[in-house]
Amino acid sequence: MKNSVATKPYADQKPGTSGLRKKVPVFQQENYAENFIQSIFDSLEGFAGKTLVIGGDGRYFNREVIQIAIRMAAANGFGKVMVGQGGILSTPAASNIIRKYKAFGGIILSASHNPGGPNEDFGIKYNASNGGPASERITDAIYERSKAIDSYKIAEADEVNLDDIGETELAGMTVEVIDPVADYAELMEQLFDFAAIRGMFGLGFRMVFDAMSAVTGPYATEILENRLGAPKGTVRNGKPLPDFGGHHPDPNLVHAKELYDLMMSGDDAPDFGAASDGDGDRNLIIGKGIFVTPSDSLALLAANITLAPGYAGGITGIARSMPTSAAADRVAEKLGIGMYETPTGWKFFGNLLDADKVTICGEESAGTGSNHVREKDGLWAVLLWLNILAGRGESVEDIVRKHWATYGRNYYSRHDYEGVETDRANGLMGSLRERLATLPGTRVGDLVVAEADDFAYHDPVDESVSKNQGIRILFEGGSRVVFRLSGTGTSGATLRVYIERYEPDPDRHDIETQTALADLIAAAETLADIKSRTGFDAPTVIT
Ligand code: VG1
Ligand code: CO
Repeated sequence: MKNSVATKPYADQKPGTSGLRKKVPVFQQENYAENFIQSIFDSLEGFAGKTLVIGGDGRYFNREVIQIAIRMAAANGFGKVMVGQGGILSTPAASNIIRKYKAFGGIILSASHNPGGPNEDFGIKYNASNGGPASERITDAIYERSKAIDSYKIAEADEVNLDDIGETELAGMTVEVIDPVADYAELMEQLFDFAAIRGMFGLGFRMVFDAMSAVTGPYATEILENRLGAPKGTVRNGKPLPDFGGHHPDPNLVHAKELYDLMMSGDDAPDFGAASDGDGDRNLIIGKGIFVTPSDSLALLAANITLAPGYAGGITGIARSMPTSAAADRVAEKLGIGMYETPTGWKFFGNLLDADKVTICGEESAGTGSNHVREKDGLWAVLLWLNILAGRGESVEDIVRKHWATYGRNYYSRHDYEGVETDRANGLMGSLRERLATLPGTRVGDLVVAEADDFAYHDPVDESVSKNQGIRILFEGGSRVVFRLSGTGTSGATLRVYIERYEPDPDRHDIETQTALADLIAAAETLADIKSRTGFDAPTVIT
């Protein structure tokens, strides 16, 4: 056993929306990853002899950090580590393993949708015994600890063989290498009507799933092709690569453009297209000729969820992150169930799910999930869509259009400005914040500001308060613009501008999205001086 001295504290910054994310060379500094992991262990109590789950999305540096984490878990007194074969566990699969085997918690290695490789991104986060991301109380404690830490504990031992399933022993601790897919696939079989989906594929239903050379490849191949009978080749880019083939494993219309173009290619296009991100918690849904926004997808899934056997009894409530469109609110209203608006980041859904106040949750950033785990879950959303398509026997487009006709359409778009100088981004937000009280009544073009605030969340379960979660500017008539800074970037700042307009009239449901939102986009520029303050002429990504 070695007590090493921490020469370089890991932290120069608080962990963001989803744990600590940095460039690989930062994580490769001497003692850096070790100090963060020790800060996690030092912030927890009562884990002696208990089980820790470890796994990651397979990106560059995954195996190295897993070896470190296992030896540190042994030295810190855990009784057992469960680790995915090859170091692989998708984020939702890790959440399931923690819950199913009643582990004390888990360490998930991922930078999600950010690119991977020797000079790209890496990340570490801690999940608690409910399977969900650590609460702010714990992440704050980790950060405080990291500022004071001066040593860490690590067992001196040989490398663990991560490639063979089975149990070994390391410095008095059991190490179990598990099949990363089996438990997850079994859970999906319990929730969804696999027979109905299999029947649909049997009748010639055509689907393409783009795993983006990331972690969902093995999961999608096993579930879609092996268990549901989709033809071989349905899963594309199905082999996880440490650099994701040089692409961003981000399932949006920019980085999954090939899939999008295929789905828009006319009558020969497949019936259904889907993709997931680096760590398997996001989903992109595209029907033949129609992209479904994540906000609409949440509403549609909630409205149709009882078609899936695991949810046949109905749902208790819906939660969405604040910037997500209000499409789901209309479904909750019609169903007479609770609707909760939380800050961005999955950790805020945990309490609501644990208290059974909600069954399904979603974010505009392509995240949807339910009480089956405590993370968003990309393949779960894809399978729920398939279950609904099999149950209704209609096309994606028909289902979406009928939904809009019933509830109205929430036109929605997000404009990202990536790599803005941090001071300039803070300046833009600061200036808006200072003017919040003066904005109501302001006329911008044809729009009039009704309300403006900086979103604060009061958790109804533990009564904690999270402030400064994004600036909301609401216009008369219900349209809205939201400004917030990303908490997951690794260089400079990313400004996100979320734009939403509600249109009840079915005759006006065919407008191109950016056109439908043009007056709001112009108002955002006028109110926040985006161009001059960021130095950017246009957003870097529009989704
Ligand atoms: C982004 C998204 C947010 C999501 C987070 C983690 O955060 O906007 O909705 O929860 O990524 O997603 P931010 O702070 O950059 O806006 V991922 O797939 O880590 O797992
Ligand atoms: Co992710």
